[in-house]
Amino acid sequence: MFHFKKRSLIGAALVLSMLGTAATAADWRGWNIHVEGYPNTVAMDKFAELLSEKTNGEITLQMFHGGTLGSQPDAIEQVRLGALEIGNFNLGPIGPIAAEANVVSLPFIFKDVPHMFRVLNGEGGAMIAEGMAAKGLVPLAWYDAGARSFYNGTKPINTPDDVSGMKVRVMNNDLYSGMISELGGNPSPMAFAEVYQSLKTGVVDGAENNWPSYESTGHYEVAGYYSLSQHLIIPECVCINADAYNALSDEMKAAVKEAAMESAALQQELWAARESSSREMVEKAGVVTNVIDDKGPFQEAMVPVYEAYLSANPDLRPLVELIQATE
Ligand code: GTR
Repeated sequence: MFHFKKRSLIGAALVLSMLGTAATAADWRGWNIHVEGYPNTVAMDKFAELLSEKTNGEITLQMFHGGTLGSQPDAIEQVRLGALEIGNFNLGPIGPIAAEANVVSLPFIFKDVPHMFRVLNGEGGAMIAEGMAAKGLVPLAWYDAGARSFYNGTKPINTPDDVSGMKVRVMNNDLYSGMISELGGNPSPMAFAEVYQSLKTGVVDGAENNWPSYESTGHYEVAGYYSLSQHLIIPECVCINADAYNALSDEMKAAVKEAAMESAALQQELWAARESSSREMVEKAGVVTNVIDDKGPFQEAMVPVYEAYLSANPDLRPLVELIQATE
């Protein structure tokens, strides 16, 4: 009898401890827009693997690639609301939500990718991260997305005049629409998944993106002139829903952050290789690339875009100046 009682007590304790585990364990879901084999896809899978390793299985993450859970603006909302916990987001479509993050969408604000990372790893990055966290998105680590350049199906672009009259797809962000308008073109904000068909059927004449996305989406097949304007250098984040993150113990937070940072190191390494291999691949397929000798006229045309941003966010002038003053 005594034995039986003792056993049932042990049994109850076991059940309780299992319940305890169930209450703290988390099964997260994550969004990514890219296809298999893309640097971000590989790195987000690595993040999921590291996450369960570093949290001893307390946190698991199921990644949904290829944008299967919706468009990027929708997924950003889902992570903000907690319907999803994790997303690999481009800061472009985050800009309309968090003004600090929108600073990276000012054309030509970064000199090059290393400059962008110097800013992100300093005070500027902290301000951007804080602005995002206040809107429900905590960036755990930064991914590289290279530089974006214009492409279209009719001619090389060398001057703003060449953009004049062109219908150009942009991501959802008024700064990008302003950018195209200031060059004399017609901006067409559109989801990433719709761009291929729109280029093919002439709904738009051109678009803009980095080498790996230009290649992985097949846009190069339907828009074979790639002009190295490099007008936008936009970072990406491994972002987490703020409530999910804030509910974690310090130890767990550190493990999650570490997993994201390690995945970012892998992403950046894979990115460098993919930028060259994508360029090589599309050029072999017949893409005509041109260097733009003088980017000055493009940069000068962006003055009203900066003015619009600063007049809507006068308190962010120091952030813009900080970035511009960062060596
Ligand atoms: C890619 C980026 C995606 C998405 C896409 C787009 O370079 O990695 O997150 O922003 O561009 O143009 O919509």
